[in-house]
Amino acid sequence: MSYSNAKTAYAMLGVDTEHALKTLAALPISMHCWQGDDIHGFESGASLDGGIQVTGNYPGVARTPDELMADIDFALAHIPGKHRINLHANYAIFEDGEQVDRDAIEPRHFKKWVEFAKARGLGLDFNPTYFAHPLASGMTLASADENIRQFWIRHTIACLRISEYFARELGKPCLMNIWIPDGLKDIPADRLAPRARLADSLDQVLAAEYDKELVSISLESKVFGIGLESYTVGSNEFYTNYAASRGLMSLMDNGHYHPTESVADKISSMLLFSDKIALHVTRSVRWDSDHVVLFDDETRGIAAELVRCNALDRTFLALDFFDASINRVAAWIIGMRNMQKALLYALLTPWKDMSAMQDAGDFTALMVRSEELKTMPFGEVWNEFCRRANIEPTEAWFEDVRRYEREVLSLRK
Ligand code: RNT
Ligand code: ZN
Repeated sequence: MSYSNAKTAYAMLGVDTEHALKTLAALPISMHCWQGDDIHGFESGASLDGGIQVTGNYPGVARTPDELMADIDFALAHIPGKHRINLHANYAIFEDGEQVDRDAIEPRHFKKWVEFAKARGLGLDFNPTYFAHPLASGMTLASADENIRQFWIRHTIACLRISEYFARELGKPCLMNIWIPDGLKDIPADRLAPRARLADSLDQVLAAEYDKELVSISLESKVFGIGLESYTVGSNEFYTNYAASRGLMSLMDNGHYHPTESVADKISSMLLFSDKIALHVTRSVRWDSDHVVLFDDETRGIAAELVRCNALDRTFLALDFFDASINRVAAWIIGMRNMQKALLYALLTPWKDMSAMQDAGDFTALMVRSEELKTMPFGEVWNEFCRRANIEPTEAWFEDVRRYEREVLSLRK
């Protein structure tokens, strides 16, 4: 079947494939730099902690800014559309032997990233880094040690300045997302005080002021981390309330809830009470394992919600996974393309008609239509989307990755 046949088939269900293709082409996704190097970053020293873990030892990990940028370039050349790159503060690039602690990083330490993004027309998003650091062995923004807490407040404010710099230089707003690992392995004696300190720390950060046209702040909650099983200071309730009361955004990571909770279900509630929402799309297998995003029910469910709530332009959409057990560049390409496939699948669904069936109580018709859609020629529309962006639609892209692995990645010893 050709694209034009697929177009006709969808039109018979009331779906405009051209509109879907145009909408998807205009939609940037923030691609996380940390899939390329197992969240190492470019500081010397501390190994990964904070209750998150990368597993696997696939050869070819990026070790330098140049290698990471080359790998990002390679990945983007196999992903249709114009996107954004999501950086972490530990990806500062120090030159001439300079080493600066996290509370003293400046925009100039990210100049190379700005040049990289500018040359490619990409936007940049940012994350302060509250893990893999000697002062992050206990709590950070919720620390009972005032010196440690102030260190992380200074870090967060430094990151605000860097986020403003990104937005100003690139002419595209920057999302700065705050996730802290603060929590406890065993039963707390006091759940309140750390949360009160976190609220106070964030208030101190906000008192430093920032240009709200340039930077949006989101707060990412979590249910638990490895070694932090009993208590998470930045819980869902904490951030949902804090964000609402301060005019900030909540960020939902679908690996950060109890396994039967659905982020897709949460989206509409958040949209009714916030102008904008932010998401980390990931795949959690039994825990917040951050497996590569697939074209699966969960991802399709999230995409469906964004489309039928008409919320694509109210959502900061980012991916968050880190798998070191497979080719890391392929992991990026697979995850990004799957997110786009899920969005396209949602855009090719006649939601108006289906909502009308729900309102009319005609659940039989709704089931018939939902099932019919599953065998529609979706692949033809996806192929057309890629062709129009001059990107290989089929798995033939993987041949290129194999070659890159032979010629570039395998030489990294
Ligand atoms: C951790 C959070 C957070 C991190 C990144 C590296 O559980 O999901 O978003 O994955 O900041
Ligand atoms: Zn996340």
